[in-house]
Amino acid sequence: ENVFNKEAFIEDVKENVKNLYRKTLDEASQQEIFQAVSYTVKDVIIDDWLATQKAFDKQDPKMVYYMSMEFLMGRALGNNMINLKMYKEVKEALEEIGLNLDEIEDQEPDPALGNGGLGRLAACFMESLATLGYAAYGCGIRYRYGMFKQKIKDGFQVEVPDNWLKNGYPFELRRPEYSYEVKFGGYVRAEVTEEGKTRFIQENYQSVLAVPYDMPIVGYGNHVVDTLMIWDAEPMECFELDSFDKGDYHKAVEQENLARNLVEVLYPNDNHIAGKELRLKQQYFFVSASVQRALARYKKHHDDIHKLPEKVTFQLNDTHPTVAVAELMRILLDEEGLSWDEAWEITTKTCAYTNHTIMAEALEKWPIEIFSRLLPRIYQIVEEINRRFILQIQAEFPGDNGKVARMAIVYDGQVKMAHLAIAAGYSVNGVAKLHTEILKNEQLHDFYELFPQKFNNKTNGITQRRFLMHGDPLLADWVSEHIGNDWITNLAHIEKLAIYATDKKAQQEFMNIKYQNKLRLAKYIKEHNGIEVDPRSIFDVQVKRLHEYKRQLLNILHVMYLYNELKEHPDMDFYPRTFIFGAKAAAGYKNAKLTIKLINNVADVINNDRSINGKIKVVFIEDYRVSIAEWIFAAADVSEQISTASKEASGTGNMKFMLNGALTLGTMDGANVEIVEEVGKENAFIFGMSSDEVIAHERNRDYDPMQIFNSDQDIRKVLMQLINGFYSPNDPELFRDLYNSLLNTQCTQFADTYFILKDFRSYAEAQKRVMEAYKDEEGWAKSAILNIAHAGKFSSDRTIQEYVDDIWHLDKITVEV
Ligand code: 26Q
Repeated sequence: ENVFNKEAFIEDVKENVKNLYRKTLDEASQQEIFQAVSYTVKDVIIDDWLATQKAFDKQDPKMVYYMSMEFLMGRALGNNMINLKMYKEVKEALEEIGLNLDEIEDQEPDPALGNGGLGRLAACFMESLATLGYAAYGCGIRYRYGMFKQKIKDGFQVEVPDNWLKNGYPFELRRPEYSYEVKFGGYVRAEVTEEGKTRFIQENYQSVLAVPYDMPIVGYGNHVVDTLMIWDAEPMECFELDSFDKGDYHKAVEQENLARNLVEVLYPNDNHIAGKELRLKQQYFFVSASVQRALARYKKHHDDIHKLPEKVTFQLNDTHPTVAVAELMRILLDEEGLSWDEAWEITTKTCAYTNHTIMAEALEKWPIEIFSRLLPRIYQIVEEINRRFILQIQAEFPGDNGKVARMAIVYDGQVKMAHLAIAAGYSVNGVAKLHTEILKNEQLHDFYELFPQKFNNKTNGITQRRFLMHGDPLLADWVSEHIGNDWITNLAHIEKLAIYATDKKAQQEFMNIKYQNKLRLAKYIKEHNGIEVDPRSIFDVQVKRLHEYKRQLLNILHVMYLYNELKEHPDMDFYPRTFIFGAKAAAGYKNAKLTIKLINNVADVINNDRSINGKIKVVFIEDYRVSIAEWIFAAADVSEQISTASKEASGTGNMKFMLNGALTLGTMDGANVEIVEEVGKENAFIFGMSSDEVIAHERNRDYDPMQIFNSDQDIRKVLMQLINGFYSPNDPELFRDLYNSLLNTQCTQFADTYFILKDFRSYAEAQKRVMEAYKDEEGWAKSAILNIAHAGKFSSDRTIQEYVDDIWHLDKITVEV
């Protein structure tokens, strides 16, 4: 065990400031000090990282390659120090020389190589894999620009590029010795070899060089350091053009441009497809490089390629990396010289698929034209997979042409990625119980009938190291004082907290910690929004990507309603409320952006109305991201999880709030169902239609929001305020599209797709229950503590252990130091 040595650490920091910047500590900027501290921490990590690689080589464990277009890592410095068990010591050491660790951590850019839930899940999974001692590689893209920075100008969202690498990122390591060539375009030539076999050769292609950067994923207190490998694209140095292309200057330039464009930017769409060719290039680029590296590593240690599934598994994070199936087939067929049956046998034991959405607009399909032009050999292989798959469907369901139409991989001029992933994967999982049931019974029912054994559920989870220890240190210490430290690596132990739920002293201590966290956030809001919020008010929070199905519109319409009530009945019973929003909208998503503007305009009117004595405040937090999220969860009283039932596959923010002692106000959707199952519905506020009711209305098309509009005067008043200039006097038409989305007068069938008006009353009633409950401080504290105590299930450690037990079958490794 290495014991922390304060003096040595500080000396190392000074050395790094000197070597990096030719400065002494007192001359260095905070950013320079951040870099120096990070390099010092990296020095510690490096030894464990090396030792982990040695352990891999010696113990030869089966490993998972977690393939994901997104890794929403968040800042690394703080969490690395926590997992190295040196956080408090470093904090003290720095304090002694007059430095503030919070300020230093705040210098780190948020590596935001992801949009939202799916990317953050990948990050939590990597951390849990390392903490549980499994051998894992995360495979992704080193986007030059991550998720855009959001500025709010005059209430509107403005997107600003996120140049996260501009100061250099201290935790990455370039590994040019593991570079691979990735080929695009051209055509396929068939050639008959001397042994009479047909070989397929891609010709006249463009290529790029994939260069990996490794980032350490530090396990908690176990010296295991896994690796996130993210790929950069560089032009091939001395690319070999086909003989008749020699000296083709045009092509050489094209090839350089391809490399330049490829990894330039993360597509900022969440749960929505951008059918852009460049996106498919990005997918094949990182998948091909990752599969090549995985096979090279395997072949270094093993000589029988048939046994690949014993040592390697590829987990596909949604359909985005599904070309991995065909790329693995290609390498096995064309480079290893295996027969189709041998290659298929290996591939279908190596790839597994996770589905994250039932939203139709998020199902990935590629036009054949694009797919086959960009990836000619891959397309041939997909076609052959499809041909054989259709034979299988026909054998299983003779005469049922509907099945073929619904299930084919290539159909209607499109390549359907989910169908490919299910046909080739040995496992198909949803991300919450309800979601998996909906997949089996509705969306993927045909596939479930064909492959029932492939389907399984893996309810999502979050890492308590980041979202409690780092984000909420006061609460983390308080938990440990009461029940010890076991919860850090086994969150099930947090259940021991339940006996304190009715303990008056514990309740007060908890409420006081929550208050401190609310003060911390209130100060941030004052600094960033110029709004004074009362830390004694109820902090009611909805933070997540902006999407119509997540229903931020329902939330703000209810705020408008409450405000009308307060104006009409100034003396009504009311507990002060702070409504906090944070959300980025995809750059091209009109209604989402308009909802942000509405929230900001409502905030302006209400926050400046003296007549309501500050009873309602509305805050829109600019540039919602992982780092500020940690503070927001810590400060929340109420967690808004109000998606239309059946639409939110799981949600993971809901779990972060729960772990921080916020009460859920939500629908029976995604993992909310399991949250309520754990904590009891008396400790949450549940409202709205069930997923069955929603699905029935969708099937019968019998929902008419106009009836509600005509019969409910409060709702009518709120909706009229969208189009009478109440919140936009200078442009009364500004919110017309939102109004139309709810009532669309021409075609009722498509109005209010997400049942906002339908659920409104039930939501308002639930909100009333929230207020009544909060007035009873002891009752509230009890419920909050019970939420924390019953959050054990929602650790990503539990989720990962289930993936290991049911899908991956990995071996644990141990690292000696
Ligand atoms: C696809 C093609 C082109 C461009 C973008 C995309 C794209 C990008 C991101 C499609 C979907 C996403 C992200 C989906 C996502 O975040 N889903 C969420 O996954 C979480 C983790 O499982 C769940 O908790 C959420 O319920 C689910 O919405």
